[in-house]
Amino acid sequence: MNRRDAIKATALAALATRAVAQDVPRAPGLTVRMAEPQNLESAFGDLTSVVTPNEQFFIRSHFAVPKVDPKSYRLMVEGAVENPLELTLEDIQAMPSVTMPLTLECAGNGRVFLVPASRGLQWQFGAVGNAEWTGVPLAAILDKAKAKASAVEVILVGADKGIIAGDHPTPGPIAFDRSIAIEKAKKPEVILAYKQNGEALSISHGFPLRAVIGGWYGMASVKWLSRIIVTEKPYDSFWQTFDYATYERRDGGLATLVPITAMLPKAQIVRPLIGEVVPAGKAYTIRGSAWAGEAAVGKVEVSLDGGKIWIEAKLVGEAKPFCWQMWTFTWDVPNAAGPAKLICRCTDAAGKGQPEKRDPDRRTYAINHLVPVEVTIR
Ligand SMILES: Nc1nc2c(c(=O)[nH]1)N[C@H]1C(S)=C(S)[C@@H](COP(=O)(O)O)O[C@H]1N2
Ligand SMILES: [Mo]
Repeated sequence: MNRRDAIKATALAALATRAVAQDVPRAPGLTVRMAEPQNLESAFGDLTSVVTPNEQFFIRSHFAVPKVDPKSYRLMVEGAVENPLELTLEDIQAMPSVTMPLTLECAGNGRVFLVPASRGLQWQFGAVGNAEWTGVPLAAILDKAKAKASAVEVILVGADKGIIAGDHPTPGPIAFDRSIAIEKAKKPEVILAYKQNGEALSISHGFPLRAVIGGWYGMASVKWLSRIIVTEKPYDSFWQTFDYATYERRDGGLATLVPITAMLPKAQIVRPLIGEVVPAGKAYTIRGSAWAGEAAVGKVEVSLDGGKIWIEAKLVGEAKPFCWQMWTFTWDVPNAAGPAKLICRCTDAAGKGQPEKRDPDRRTYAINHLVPVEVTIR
């Protein structure tokens, strides 16, 4: 192949990948944070129901979408198990299914608000979504495989692969993978899903099968799931250490990187948008959503004076763990033109709230400090 042919071949390959990735017509509101691999932010301000429509759901992919043929697809279950499995899609779909609403937030959601600016995708409010996921509990698969009592973690491996460049490039292509503690793996909110909001999973969201780890940040919900490895020691791959880990412990002054797990409590304002013009002297209904990882939302409060006075918002519907809750707040907008600052915060059912300031030990992940929405009254 000469140089020109090589360039042409690369361009064609890129086009082919793109054609695969764009399997679902996307809503016009999605913001492209990266074109390839596909990283699209949902228009959080367009949210009108507790479920995020599939074509509005954010997409976070580290590598090009892998081609998975549903006919030859096999899910391998191996490692510390007495009965290794090789399951077809039909085998999995023949098992008793569950459907549950689970919220997924990317650990980098809100990164654009970090000061000083940091590397990584500059998500605003829209790297979060809520869907009704249908699939089989991971616990049922682990039972079938007879996971050993010595098991400590379950590694979930995606079919996608690539090289992460940068200061410390990975040793060749690596798969996207992530482990979860065996105790979590056996919980009912951990499922292997093949449907999202009643529709077959789309290619971008992990067709034909993905994990959904209810209550945890998105990185654990491995898409295009190809292998499950039960292990007897903690896994420390690239995705557990370089990426998606925070300095959680400072034992005797030593900082230890710990893989991120549960989502921290967070409330976000759906409307008004940052910079929106709000009519003076009228009531405005502030709308938002709030979630608290493995806990249910306890309360949401709003401050109109920069954080001095907090007033409770009205929660809509039932508070459930693993699932966000919508809220509203009636704001009597002053009859005077000028800027206004709206701040919201969530406290979970156990009383855990949001920090006012950013903790740098969290690197560029798990961003839940208070972020004001500045609007203009006119
Ligand atoms: N195989 C695979 N699974 C993956 C990823 C990935 O790049 N590859 N990204 C993870 C991250 S960081 C997030 S936030 C969620 C996003 O899921 P979504 O694209 O369906 O919104 O998928 C997770 N699962
Ligand atoms: Mo993520």
